[in-house]
Amino acid sequence: MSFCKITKKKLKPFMSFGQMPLANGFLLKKDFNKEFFYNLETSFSEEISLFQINDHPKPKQMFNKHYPFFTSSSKFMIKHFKKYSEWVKKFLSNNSRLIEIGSNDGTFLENFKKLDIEYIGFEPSYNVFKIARQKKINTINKFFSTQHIYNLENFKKKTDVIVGSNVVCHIPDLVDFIKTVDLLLSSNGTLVFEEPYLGSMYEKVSYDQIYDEHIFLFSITSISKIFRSFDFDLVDVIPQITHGGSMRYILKRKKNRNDLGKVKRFIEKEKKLKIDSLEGCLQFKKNCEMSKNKLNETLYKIKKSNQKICGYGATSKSTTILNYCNIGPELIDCIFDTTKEKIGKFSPGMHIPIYNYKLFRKSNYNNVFLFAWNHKKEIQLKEKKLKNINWITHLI
Ligand code: DWN
Repeated sequence: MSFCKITKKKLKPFMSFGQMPLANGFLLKKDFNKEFFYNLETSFSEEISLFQINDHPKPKQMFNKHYPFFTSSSKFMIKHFKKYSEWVKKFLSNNSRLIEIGSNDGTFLENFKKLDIEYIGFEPSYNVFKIARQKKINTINKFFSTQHIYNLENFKKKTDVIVGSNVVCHIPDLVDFIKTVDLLLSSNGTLVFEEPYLGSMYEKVSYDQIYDEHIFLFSITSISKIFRSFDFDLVDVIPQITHGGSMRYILKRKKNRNDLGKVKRFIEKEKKLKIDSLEGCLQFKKNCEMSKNKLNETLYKIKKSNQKICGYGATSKSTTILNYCNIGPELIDCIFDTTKEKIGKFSPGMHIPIYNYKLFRKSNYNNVFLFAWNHKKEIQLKEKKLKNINWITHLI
């Protein structure tokens, strides 16, 4: 039995992905026997339509001083954040204040450096924070919470925009998160965040979006219900293609109520598609099992014909696929990646070696599991000289 992280009411898990290591816990051979595991189970609160994981490691354990994900690892994402920053500027004027939550290596905030505004980023992982500081981007090495804003007098009730990307779903104490927003946001301020979208996960059966860092998979219905009870209105939503299907949520304090017609239409659509109810979860569970069987069949068939398979993109998401489907080095020889913090290490749990992506071109793999399927265009363009590649994914 577990409890909803918002309503605190009892929830019954509807699915287990089994024992899981840290999604970003890439490790050396000497550390295999100390590896941490937890039970990755999912529940759904029908009251607030919230898809959530139950047990998970503590945030400090995940966002540690060796955190190996950097937003700037994708050229496409750098462009996305530039465009996103242009869009955010419509909420700003001279001397405005802006806060980014989970600002990572400063890829988004970099676009505001030269403007006449006061801005600050919150980034809890020390090694990632250091990169942003080297780029002279104002960043605090702390989690965004009520505890860590005591010296931000200039921003309290005066912040025009609070923005986040792929971060709100990482915050287990959402109630504290909303309180922190309330303490900082001006009366007409805007809260904007983009997160992987539950509807896209259902559609693609991209269950690899579920891992320790992703405590919640949000829908429009859930965001609307959660924030409404804290006097915020979801005033707009804008679908995004990033990370395999995301949603941008735009919220305001209740008294600034706008025309909510568009949001209402999206909520109706979610109802029709059963994204707002347990029924959708149960169908998703069946689809995950189907995807797991199909994937194992595909990989074993290739191996039986004496062909080799490698992986491309040692994503956090790959940890769920590999451990849930029990795929190890007997099936996938290695995973190629650009991240120096991952290269030379092994994948969490299943211990597949991670190699420098430059070696991929020199290797002769025809069967490539594209774990970074959300960067398909960018990767296939980069590797376009290689012909006849059978790109494999677990997606249905
Ligand atoms: O929410 C999160 C998202 C935004 O980023 C975090 N919880 C952690 C992380 O998730 P991820 O690791 O699944 O993100 P990506 O962006 O799908 O990871 C891409 C991986 O692929 C990185 O390890 C870098 C690698 N890569 C590569 O080897 N060649 C990426 C690109 C674009 C490439 O060309």
